[in-house]
Amino acid sequence: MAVDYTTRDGIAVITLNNPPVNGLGFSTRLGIVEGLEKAQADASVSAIVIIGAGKAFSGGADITEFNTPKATQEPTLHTVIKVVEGSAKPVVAAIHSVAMGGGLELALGAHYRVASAGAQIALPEVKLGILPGAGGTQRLPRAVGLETALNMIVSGAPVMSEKLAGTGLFDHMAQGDLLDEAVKFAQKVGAQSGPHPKVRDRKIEHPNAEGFIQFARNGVTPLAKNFPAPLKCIDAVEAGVKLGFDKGVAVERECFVALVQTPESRALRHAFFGERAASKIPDVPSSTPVRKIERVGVIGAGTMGGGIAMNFVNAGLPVTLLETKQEALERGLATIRKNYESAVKKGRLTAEKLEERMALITPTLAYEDLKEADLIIEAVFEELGVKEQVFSKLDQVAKKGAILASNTSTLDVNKIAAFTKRPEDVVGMHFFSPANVMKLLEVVRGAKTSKDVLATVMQLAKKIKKTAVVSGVCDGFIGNRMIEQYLRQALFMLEEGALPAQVDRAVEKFGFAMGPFRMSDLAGNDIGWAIRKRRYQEKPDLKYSKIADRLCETGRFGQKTGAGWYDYKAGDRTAHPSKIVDEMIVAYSKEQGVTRRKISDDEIVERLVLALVNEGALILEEGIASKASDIDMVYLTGYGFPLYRGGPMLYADTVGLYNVERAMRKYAAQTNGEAWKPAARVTELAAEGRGFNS
Ligand code: T1G
Repeated sequence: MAVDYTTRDGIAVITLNNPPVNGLGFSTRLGIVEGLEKAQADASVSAIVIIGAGKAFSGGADITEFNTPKATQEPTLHTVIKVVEGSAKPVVAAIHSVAMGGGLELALGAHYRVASAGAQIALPEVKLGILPGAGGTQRLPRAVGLETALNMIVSGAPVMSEKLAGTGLFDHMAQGDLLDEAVKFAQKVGAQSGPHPKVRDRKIEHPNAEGFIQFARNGVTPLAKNFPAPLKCIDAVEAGVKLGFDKGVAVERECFVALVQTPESRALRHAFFGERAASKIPDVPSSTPVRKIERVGVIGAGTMGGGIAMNFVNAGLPVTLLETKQEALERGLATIRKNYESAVKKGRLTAEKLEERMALITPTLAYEDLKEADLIIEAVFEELGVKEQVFSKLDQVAKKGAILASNTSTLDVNKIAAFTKRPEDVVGMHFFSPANVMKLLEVVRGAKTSKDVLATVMQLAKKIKKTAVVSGVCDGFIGNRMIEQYLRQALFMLEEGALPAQVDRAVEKFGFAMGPFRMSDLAGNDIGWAIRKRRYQEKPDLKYSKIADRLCETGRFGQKTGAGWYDYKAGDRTAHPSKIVDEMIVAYSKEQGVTRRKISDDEIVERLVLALVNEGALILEEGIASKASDIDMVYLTGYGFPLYRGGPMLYADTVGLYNVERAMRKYAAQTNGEAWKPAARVTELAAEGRGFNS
């Protein structure tokens, strides 16, 4: 049963017991109402305590029930709260660890609240593209005041319970055992005659509520671009201030129903689930034992190696940082220190914390010093020969059971594993630059990578606050393999009639953080050039526009050479459209005998995004990614895909795969159409009227 009922010294104790976080699913909601009815009928009971078992009071509505009939099956959360609030005997909510969303709304329906310190108190619904839907926008302002409540509701950010101790939210802060103190408190109020206080009857005190709400609206509007929920939160709170509790609840309900249908909310919920689903590997049970990781080795103190090392140091793990030359080692350490110093300057780190972290790094030139490491990650030059030297050396030096990881972004992890006698301990850990900032970590599973190595790395990824996605072995894994087709279309469109600034503007308007040409100038056009040269060897019949090669032949590698697709002024990253490049592109089309045509922004966006979708479908077919939401998480956390669209695969579902396939067929009939053969998975799903994520 999702709820336990006991009585203790004349107090009924209703314990929420729906692991992992006491989500308020149907059986939990039913159990609460039944418990309350039992308590009312028991003359020996004078008051009721509601408390959560395990790691939370309650994490809110049971998100696993979202979009299922159970989510709205009576008793709904509204009904539960009404029964709580309407109880003749006082109800005391006893809060520890987490009281979020519907969990906090339930507590607000109680007559009293007792809390331990260290509990996360939040109404995070806005992060799911909705808003508190069970009276939270009306009761929280009456409990903690308008300003604190509005900040909590619009940001969705948790506040620690002790920070709210002085407000009207808590009637008692437990110093010892929460249940003991809640029962004692309940006995006290149970002995008092009613009626017992209801949060809904309180006034919202504010010297200038209207002015503050307008101020909040002005502040939120620019930040909430593309996200409708934050402003709706303000609307609901404002309704409560202006029209009173009941009308406020009605407006909250209207806003909730409107928001839960929006594509933005679907995208945010998809990202929430996708983040958690990514850590689940279909054939690796969650009970798989993990290896202890207490010491990490990083080989290479360059940009990637230094950034990688910082991730582990930030999580409190000591890192031995190996380089081949002293000056490279010192340069790497200096860069790490500089990164931390800028965090200190921004107030994100204290000076002593900086020193603590630097002290966790042991620089060395000797492989011997890696022999105690539980995990060793190499971030050396991207060349198979160099990897071979590193891994055959590691095979001799690393202790038994050490995990040997490569940060390679393009090389075959199976080949790298074969440089050792322990391929089962070898895995790819592909960080994205800057490695200490970007959330995405592609965990590349070799044919022989063992399950406990995967389970260990996925758990470690959480510890270093990365979104880890498992990829099979293929050229470019998930992200870069898809981006190659995206860039290929971008180049075709230059040849056919577009210019770099138009392509970038169109796709940035769609929501990408950065268009393909600004991105390429930032990363370095020579990187793509090297990949294309390899591609021309491996797949000579794969058509590419050579326009980017022309650009590179002139040395225009991007920001690092002061000129790329765009012109740059010294010391300034602003991309200025380049007359030289535009003329070169027009001349190139002429040379190819292509009559340039006007390409619409819609076509630009469609071809770039559907290029990602089609390659993503092939990646699913080949089992390189196990689920579409993994591909979406790669693009949301590693490639600047707009969060409010949920990732390329969810976006395709929103457009409808029937329409996606029709668009692909349209482009297949155009110039450069051979790139547009729809993946079988697209055709299959479209025919069944399904989506990638359904
Ligand atoms: N319902 C069901 N399961 C949940 C859940 C929830 N609300 N929240 C988390 N889980 C699962 C999660 O999927 C994972 O499962 C496990 O718990 C541990 O989560 C009417 C409509 C609560 C702070 O948005 O912020 O109430 O992977 O890894 O780091 O107004 O989870 O183990 O199988 O994140 O300790 C509002 C979202 C819902 C809270 C715990 N509530 N959750 O963090 O563990 S909408 C939220 C969190 C709502 C009402 C509206 C965090 C956490 P698995 P975890 P954690």
